[in-house]
Amino acid sequence: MIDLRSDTVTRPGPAMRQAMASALVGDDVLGDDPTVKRLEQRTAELLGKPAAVFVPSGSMANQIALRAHTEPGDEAILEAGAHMYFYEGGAPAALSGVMCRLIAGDRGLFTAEQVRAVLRPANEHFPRTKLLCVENTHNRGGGSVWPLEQVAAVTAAAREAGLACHMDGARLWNAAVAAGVGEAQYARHFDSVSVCFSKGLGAPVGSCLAGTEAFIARARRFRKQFGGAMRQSGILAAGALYALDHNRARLADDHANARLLAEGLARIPGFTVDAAAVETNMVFFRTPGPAAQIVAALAAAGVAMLATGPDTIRAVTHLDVSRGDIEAAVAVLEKM
Ligand code: TLP
Repeated sequence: MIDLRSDTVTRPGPAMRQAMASALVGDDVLGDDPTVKRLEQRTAELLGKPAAVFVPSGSMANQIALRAHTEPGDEAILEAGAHMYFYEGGAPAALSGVMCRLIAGDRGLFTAEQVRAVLRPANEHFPRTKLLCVENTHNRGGGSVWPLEQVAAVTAAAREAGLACHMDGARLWNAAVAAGVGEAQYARHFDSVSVCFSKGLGAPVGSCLAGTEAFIARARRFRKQFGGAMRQSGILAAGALYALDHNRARLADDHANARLLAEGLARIPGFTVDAAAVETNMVFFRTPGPAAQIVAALAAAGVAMLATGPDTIRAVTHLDVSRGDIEAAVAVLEKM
């Protein structure tokens, strides 16, 4: 099976497994796991933040951040397709009692004017707007990359109104490679940043949330409350450290493969794709018939993708698919 459903499907190879098997561990809830500490420090450094906390998933990193920036009844501003709003099981309402105010973005990106348009004056009628969230790369936006200037503009608009800013950087690694800028250059515009090791970087489990010492101390409290404080999690952190050391630069290969897939799709009558809009490792394309049926037929032919709408399919490239796999997938699509 050529599995293009997500970059979450990667499995740890022998060298990563070896690093995990030989990791020094301790009880991280008691502050004793040296490998988790090393990962938290390394991630904080990479993001230019004073502190970071290791958590089981990207969803937990985001929802802990949302909880730590707000109190029940507050409001957060998010893009309408943001993972935190669209794909995290209603967690803002369920776990934080937070209202979501949505901005309709263009490929997941929005402008400072759009932020200003949804801000409201302090008044007892309104929820207190506390947080602006930015997703980079933007998943449902097509793996789109935020230009640094646009990040600076939207976060400045939020700060004028006293809001905090959070970046869902599950795929910040991809954005940094595609934009040719360091992760910290993006991160410096935000009070908190979540990053994932289990997507393009290929680790089996784990994410970090980074921010100030005080913010991360508060986040640790919510990690405990949400059930995400783990014990000998150095085994997982070792996989993440291995991924940071070995799998970041190679993300450029995934981006080239995604472009190759999009260009192949663009040549096939019936499918609609904007190949020029493919900036990172995701390809979204339109189908001439029901996407679910086409996905089922593709799977029967050995190519797995995800239907993301009635006539939309998503394919994601990652370190377990080669250029040859992409050529084979295009051949299957052509035949179909
Ligand atoms: N995204 C998954 C699905 O949930 C859609 C995928 O296959 O792409 N932020 C972003 C931008 C994400 O894309 C994801 C996962 C998460 C957060 C959540 O990460 P996990 O799955 O670790 O909770």
